[in-house]
Amino acid sequence: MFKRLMQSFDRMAGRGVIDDDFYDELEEALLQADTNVRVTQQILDELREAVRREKITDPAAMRLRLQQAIAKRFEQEGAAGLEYSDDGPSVFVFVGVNGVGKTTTIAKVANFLTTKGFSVIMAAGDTFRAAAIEQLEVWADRTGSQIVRNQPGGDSAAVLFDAITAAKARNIDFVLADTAGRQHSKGDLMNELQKVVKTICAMANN
Ligand SMILES: Nc1nc2c(ncn2[C@@H]2O[C@H](COP(=O)(O)OP(=O)(O)O)[C@@H](O)[C@H]2O)c(=O)[nH]1
Ligand SMILES: [Mg+2]
Repeated sequence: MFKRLMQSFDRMAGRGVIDDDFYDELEEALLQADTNVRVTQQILDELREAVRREKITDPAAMRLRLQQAIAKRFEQEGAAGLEYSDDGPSVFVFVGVNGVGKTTTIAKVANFLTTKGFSVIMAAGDTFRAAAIEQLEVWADRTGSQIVRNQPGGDSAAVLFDAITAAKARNIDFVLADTAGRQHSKGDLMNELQKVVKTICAMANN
């Protein structure tokens, strides 16, 4: 995302002037890079302010400003890393729309944890997409993680239940749960997710 945005910026900066067209194009480029509308406006306001204050006239000098404005938004206030439990498994559920990288991120997190000596069970909670379970199996294998799976088309909450039960029985440190991609506007799919979370919460108290 970032690379394409900066490429667009460089193309625009090539014109050599900061004018209304420049800001319009930058706005478009930010929105195309999936920046949300409010954040896009904040970034543009920050840049306009910097340009006024520092009398920047060369678009190339704005490049660093843009990078800083974006980087600032990735800094979380008081980010303390992930919270995890010292007794019993910590459960992380990976949620998002289709193709955002849930399964790949599970592989990366699993790799990070297993190389540090933690034990991991992956829960194949994406029972919807064809080959999702097989994809996760490959990553479990490569990262030295265990996997709990069910039949395709099965119940995600049931997979989570089995995975947490297994993690408790085997003294596993982390459960990384895959889920099927979903839009937040799909009520039935969001309800399914709620059931998954309820299952986890119920098991945390037992
Ligand atoms: N460039 C890039 N591609 C990624 C990244 N994470 C995932 N992908 C790719 O995006 C596609 C979808 O990823 P996947 O993990 O299956 O998404 P999921 O549907 O959310 O589980 C795959 O082709 C991945 O290789 C990333 O960090 N960078
Ligand atoms: Mg996936």
